[in-house]
Amino acid sequence: MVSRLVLILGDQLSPDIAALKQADKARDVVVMAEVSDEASYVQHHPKKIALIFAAMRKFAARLREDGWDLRYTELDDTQNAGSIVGELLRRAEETGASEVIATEPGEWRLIEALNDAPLTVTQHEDDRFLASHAMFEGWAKGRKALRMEYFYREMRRKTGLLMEGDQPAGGQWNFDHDNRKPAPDSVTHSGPMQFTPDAETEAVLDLVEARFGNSFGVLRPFDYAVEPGQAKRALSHFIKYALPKFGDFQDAMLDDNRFLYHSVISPYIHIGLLDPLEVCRAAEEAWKDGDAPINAVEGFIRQIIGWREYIRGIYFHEGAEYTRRNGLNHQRKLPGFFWDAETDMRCVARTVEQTRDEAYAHHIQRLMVTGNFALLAGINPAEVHEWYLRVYLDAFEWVEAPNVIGMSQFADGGVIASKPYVSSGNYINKMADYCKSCRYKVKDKTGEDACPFNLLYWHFMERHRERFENNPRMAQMYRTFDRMDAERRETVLREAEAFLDRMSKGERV
Ligand code: DLZ
Ligand code: SF4
Repeated sequence: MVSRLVLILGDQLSPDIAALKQADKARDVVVMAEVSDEASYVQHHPKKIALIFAAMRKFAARLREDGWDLRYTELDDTQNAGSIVGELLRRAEETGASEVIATEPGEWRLIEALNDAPLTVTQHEDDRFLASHAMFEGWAKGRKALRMEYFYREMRRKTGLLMEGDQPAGGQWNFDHDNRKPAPDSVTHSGPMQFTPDAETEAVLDLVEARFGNSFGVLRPFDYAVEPGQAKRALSHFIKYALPKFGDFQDAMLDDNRFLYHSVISPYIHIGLLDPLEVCRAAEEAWKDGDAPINAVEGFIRQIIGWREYIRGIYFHEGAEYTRRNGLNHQRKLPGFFWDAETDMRCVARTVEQTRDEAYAHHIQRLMVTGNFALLAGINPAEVHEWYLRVYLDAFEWVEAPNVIGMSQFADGGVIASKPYVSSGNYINKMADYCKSCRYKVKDKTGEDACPFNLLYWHFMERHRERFENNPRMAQMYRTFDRMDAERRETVLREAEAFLDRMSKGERV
């Protein structure tokens, strides 16, 4: 019988991935390839490329041990065709196969490339997600608004996680109001578990350094997990040492502590090193054993079975043009300090520096510092989207685009968020200690030293008055602005405008 090709992509490294379940070990050939197209359709952070290539090589070794006929192409192989479809064609010729079994990729670009390939490609749904396309569509059908909270309750019922019969454990679905404590003075957790690269991972690091060393981001030290055993240890470490306090401080930010109580396991879940349901069950166990409080465990589980699944549902529901939306018509260019951290805004500089070094920043740094700034300053959402897709270890389009285009930049016209996530410096000052060492003064609303977030907040509101004035959740802010005396209002807007001009000219701000 003629063999078929079984495609495994760099974020499909799960032993029970759909394509493998459909395949026949006795006759089919597994294809994996490090290709320049995937590594350069955006200029990813070198740590992200290293994670994916190192994990791909480990996964390939495991499949070979399991007896699969596997054809693996390294980036430097002279025969490398440079793209996923190119590699499939090459392997098809080599083996005589004309059929490909694939798992649906997490990006429209690749789904379409596979559809257009001159081969018979069957894309099987990625069932590592708990909500199938059919389930999400069934849930979305006929609803006026697609809000995460209601979707999440369905997922709790479906999985039985934190359920007591048909009631939520602890009497509430959501304990978020307990999860907004400001930054603690000291953090008792030393951060996520780190791993020393072995010889194979070192070889990948050398390759990435040679090929992508000039991209934004620091490659070494590289201490992320690259295979499931390590990722499981990182998860256990988080559950034991950080989960108990994760809830309380999940929105807090500290100038000298990059990870606080965050798990930093999203990249591992997304590429297939950890199974989302197993992760949630482990956290639930900690609560049952009395080792972690309900607000922490519920908040953590909600991120995985709620937010993660919901965001993916939105990506596929909304379609391929989602990433091009620009509902607020923002056109300003992304300022240079998103790359070189050369800004006097301490919160932004620290977030960009940590992004450069770790390919990681936590959700509030992404949402309320860099995301908030980009939205207030009116940066083109397509550029913001590309930045996030490039710089974070866990950024794959299905998860990154709805978070950035929808949640953070409000460019999808309100599909995900009911109002834009904007704030003045006050919120950052409450949740972080950056302001203490900032050249700007967070308490100053106007003048030389005024925090730019304070100026831009009103500039944003005024720019979009027509759109948001009648939004019940924003009307109060318009009343506050309108109560200021006219001269003050004019000063705020003029200074905001001057700030934006200086920024766009490339002057240091
Ligand atoms: C992100 C990425 C990178 C950097 N490189 C590869 C690669 O060389 N080969 C591969 O199969 N996959 C890679 N990936 C992951 C894909 O881009 C990913 O599958 C899509 O973005 C869909 O999520
Ligand atoms: Fe950021 Fe403003 Fe605080 Fe400076 S004063 S750290 S710019 S919020």
